[in-house]
Amino acid sequence: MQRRHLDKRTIRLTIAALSIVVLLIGAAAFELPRARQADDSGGHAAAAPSAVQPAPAELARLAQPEVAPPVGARGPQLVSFELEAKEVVAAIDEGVAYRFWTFNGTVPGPMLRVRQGDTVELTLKNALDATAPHNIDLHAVTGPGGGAAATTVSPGKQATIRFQAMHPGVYVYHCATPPAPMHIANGMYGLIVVEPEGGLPPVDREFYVMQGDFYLSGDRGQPGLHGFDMEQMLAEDPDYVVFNGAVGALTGDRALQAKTGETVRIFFGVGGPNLTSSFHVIGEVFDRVAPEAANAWVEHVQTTLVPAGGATIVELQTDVPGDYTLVDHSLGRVMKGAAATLHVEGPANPEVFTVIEHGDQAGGH
Ligand SMILES: [Cu+2]
Repeated sequence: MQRRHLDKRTIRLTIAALSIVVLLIGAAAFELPRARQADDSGGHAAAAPSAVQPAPAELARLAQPEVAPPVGARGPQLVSFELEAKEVVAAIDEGVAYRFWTFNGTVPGPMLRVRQGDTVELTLKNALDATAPHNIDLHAVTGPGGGAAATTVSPGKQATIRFQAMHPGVYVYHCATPPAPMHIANGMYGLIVVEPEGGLPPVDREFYVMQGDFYLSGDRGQPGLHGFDMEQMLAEDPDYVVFNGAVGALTGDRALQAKTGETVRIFFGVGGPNLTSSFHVIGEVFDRVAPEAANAWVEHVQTTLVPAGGATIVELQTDVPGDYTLVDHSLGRVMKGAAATLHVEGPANPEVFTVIEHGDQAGGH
């Protein structure tokens, strides 16, 4: 009995000590943005919710990142990449400008693609005209901070790390410079694909799509150049939830293109910083999904959950021509921009789908 009491007391003391440690760590984490705000009080005041500057006369969209070519069946080797952190003013919506913080000028940043067992040498440069230090944390790295501490660089400087890509999968990389969620909310994320030995099976089309949530000063849709809104980010109340950096980045003329009968693979990641995605393609079923891009496939999936800071591989065969909309099936977010189009061309396939009598109105999704 005595022993049991002692044990209980020890447990209680341990729990109390652990609670204090957790509280201290928690306090430090919450202190970060506040300290940053205090440092940047001038800048923060300028980016108050009412502050929207005139948009630049020529407001372009960000360029779209390429899908890196498949690795194939080669053996492990040394692969080098160079990324540059750079700030770019571009359209996040029609007439709405935002100062993105990017890797190589795109959101998401470049797709890095290697093979399991490769040694990756990565150089991060920070552009001379950048307004903040930046770094990179790759979730494929096994090492302190995923490389972040070693790669924190001031404007005009650079750093290089080497790491072994030990685990196959698809991994998010992002800037982790404090306050990390601000750097991510400004667009600093991308994917590194680590193919297994022998490579991923060949498919007809591959696409690279990442979801992100954006927090702007002023109102959604208000014309002008918007700043970042820290309070909204902390409240997880984004103005925009978009695929590839802007409303309509992958719709209309910019839609993803495929033909009927093709196998389509989408590398889909979530930069966040805050929201998870219920990733779904309207009018399709994923033939197979590697949830969280893990080393296991499941078949016939309607909607797959992708965490913030996570990624997935989905594959589908296109059977019927038409437009298919990629969404976050938390559908309120579609009204904030979370939609892309997969445009499929080819002959009709009435065995799979046909219209007997059309409704009297256009509509539905
Ligand atoms: Cu950064």
